Amino acid sequence: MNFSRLLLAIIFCGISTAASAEISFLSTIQNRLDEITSNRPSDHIATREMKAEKYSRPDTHAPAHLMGAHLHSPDEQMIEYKYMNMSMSGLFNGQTELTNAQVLDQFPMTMVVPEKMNMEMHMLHYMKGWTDDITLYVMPMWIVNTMEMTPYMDNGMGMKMPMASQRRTNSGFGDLPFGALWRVRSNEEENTELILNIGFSAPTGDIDGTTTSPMNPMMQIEYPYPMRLGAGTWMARPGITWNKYQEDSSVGVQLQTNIALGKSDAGYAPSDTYRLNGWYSKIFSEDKTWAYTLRMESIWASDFQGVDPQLETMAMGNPPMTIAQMNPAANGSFKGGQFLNFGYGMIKSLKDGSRLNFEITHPVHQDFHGLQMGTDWTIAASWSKSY
Ligand SMILES: [Cu+2]
Repeated sequence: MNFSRLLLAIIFCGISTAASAEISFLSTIQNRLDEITSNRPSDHIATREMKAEKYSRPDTHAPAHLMGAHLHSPDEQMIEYKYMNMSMSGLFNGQTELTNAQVLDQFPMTMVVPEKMNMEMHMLHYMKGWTDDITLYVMPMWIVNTMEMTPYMDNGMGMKMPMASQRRTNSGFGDLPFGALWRVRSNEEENTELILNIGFSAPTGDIDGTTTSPMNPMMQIEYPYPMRLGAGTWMARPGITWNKYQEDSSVGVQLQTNIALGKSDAGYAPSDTYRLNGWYSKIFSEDKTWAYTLRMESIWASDFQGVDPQLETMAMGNPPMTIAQMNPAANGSFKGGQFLNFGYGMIKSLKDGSRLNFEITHPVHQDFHGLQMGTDWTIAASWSKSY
């Protein structure tokens, strides 16, 4: 071994010893700081127990219609099946419900009046804690849309006669929401937290499906907008949630958006929506496993941008009319509005760490841009389990 090598080895040893000394010094300092900031060890255990209790509280999950309002710890995952059903009926112009005769009178090109609609969603929600303050989620869904409508025939004397009602169903995978929930602030003393939702949805739902024309059984036409399975474009879904937990109750406020990032290949972008929610949950059973929830929701939905030429510019028949002129559900200028909903729910924590969550909502105010179907009620029911 020559001298320079020996020297190098000595220097290397010196550096590494100094470095390890530095590290142990730092860790000692860190331990001291931990001791000081955590007060007495018994406090630390008490806080941990409080946290464990909080996670089994039924109300750490928001009412069943909402998501993005809770996190999981890094070693925890959650799987949830959620069912949603939205029931619609009647055509509204602004805030007023119209009879079929009024629709035909005020919108004389109308040949098809949609009367009932049902939107069912089967969702699989998977969440995984990544760090203490970041949880990732993905939520594939299967959609079943059903619409009932009455087509009208001109009797040649300027009178429209109703034909037999018809029913159409469109089902398949919907869009794919995914993202990260980031707890940007939490206050252990006041039991509050602020959660950002950095969310998107991928346009996996089909918007080009076709069905038989209610006017002509020989003709295939594209589904009207509300029957389609997706947005047709990438959506940004940023949201923000604030939670506050008390002894046996909690409150939450959430703003959740759904914003089109472009137009679909079909030439349009659906409504951007902004949902502002406030809710109150109360644990009401002795064993603290039952909670009821009360919720109020405001929704603002924008107009569509652009139109689908298949529905709105391609004219057919004699006189030539577009599908949008014949069927208000296919008219892209009849979209958006302001809505106010009330929700009533129940959450139950089960022994195995799973949860049942149910909520029914109904509108107390609906103000549509143009002719649109009104909502009667929606339900959401879910079973979830953290492990
Ligand atoms: Cu979860």
